[in-house]
Amino acid sequence: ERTTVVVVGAGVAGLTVANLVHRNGIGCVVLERHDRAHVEGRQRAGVIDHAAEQVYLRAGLDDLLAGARRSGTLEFRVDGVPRRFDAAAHADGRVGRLIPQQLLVRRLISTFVDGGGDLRFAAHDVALHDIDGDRPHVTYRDADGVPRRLDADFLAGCDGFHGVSRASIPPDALTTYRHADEVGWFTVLTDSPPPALPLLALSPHGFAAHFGRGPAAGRFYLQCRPGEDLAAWTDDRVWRQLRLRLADEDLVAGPIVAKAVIDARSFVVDPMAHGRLFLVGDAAHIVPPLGGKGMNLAIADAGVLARALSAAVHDDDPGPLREYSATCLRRVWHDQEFSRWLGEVVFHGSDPATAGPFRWRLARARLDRLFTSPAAARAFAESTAGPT
Ligand code: RFL
Repeated sequence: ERTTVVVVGAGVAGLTVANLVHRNGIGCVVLERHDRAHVEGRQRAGVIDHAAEQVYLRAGLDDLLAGARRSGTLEFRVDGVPRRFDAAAHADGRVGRLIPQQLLVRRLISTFVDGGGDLRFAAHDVALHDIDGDRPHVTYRDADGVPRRLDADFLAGCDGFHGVSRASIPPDALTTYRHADEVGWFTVLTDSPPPALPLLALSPHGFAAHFGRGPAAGRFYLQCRPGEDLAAWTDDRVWRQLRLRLADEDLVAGPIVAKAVIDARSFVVDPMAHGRLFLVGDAAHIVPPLGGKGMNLAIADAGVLARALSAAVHDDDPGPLREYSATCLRRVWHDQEFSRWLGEVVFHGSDPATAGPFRWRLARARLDRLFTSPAAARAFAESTAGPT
């Protein structure tokens, strides 16, 4: 079997590439390891930034974001005192929109499939071959266990951090950058009312954040020790700690539907391509979640790749594909810096015991500058919106 582009992985990255190239009249097959219900049920991110929104609007995919509210203000609660940051005012109205990742994924899948796209779930043992040559191919076992082979001109590796795509590149062809956080992250997903505004709370009891995930659900983050044992966090302890850290006695509790200690690593590979394989999204980079950039970088990469594939296929111009990695990495490093900056502000500014009194004061000064310097406010708001 033969197609133009094989996309490995049906997360936000792979589904965005697939929708964009399919609408552009380029043949494409998506291979996803899990079944549809699993992929559609994964709850992770909740905000798409302005730059990501533009990727969909430019492609005429407005319906993907139907009903998604704009999100232009966020609250930093410092020792119980609210400070509202008006991102919209500092970024010429360029703000993001609230949409749970699994809702976006669901809509990307139905848009692609209803439009005649070829998406194969439960594709096992995906392996990439001849990525260095002109005729790469992919082998896998289909949902019935039958071995299959797909020949292609280009491969899009959109299979996340643990996928096979990056692992198919000879290690000496990649430079890998890693950085580990000195604090741990604990996150819970709840069926409880979302906050009025996305909320980041600095508190002497440790950092906590609360973000909405649709009309009746929320995601909380709590700072914890690295390698924290989940067993120690009963539901009761979670709600007590949240009330304390958010300085909100009246915080409405609800069922906790998921709890996880997350590995807040920073990770980048350079280049994000090898031969005819192009890495997209988490397959190429991981940013700490607090900056809200993981999903948005995946969409940004996908937009760059789709444009470059169109130039290669329709205009016989390989230039944009050659530039793919450099174009994406510029934004990736910007967002690494932004995510780390924000992480340091909220963690160090919460926890003098871990950060030490000097870094604690620095973090508080950094945050204060957002409210005293219009230039600093603009720089922050531009990062939250994403590049124009
Ligand atoms: P995904 O979403 O992991 O999708 C990869 C897909 O590839 C499939 N796959 C394979 N398919 C075939 N063969 C194989 N060998 C395969 N191996 C894997 C997988 O089943 C899956 O369907 O990566 P993608 O598309 O690059 O998207 C990246 C985003 O999902 C990720 O960056 C964000 O979710 C990160 N993230 C957040 N990002 C934000 O922008 N804002 C947030 O608020 C936010 N919160 C979060 C997050 C990530 C979290 N996790 C994963 C720790 C909160 C959490 C809890």
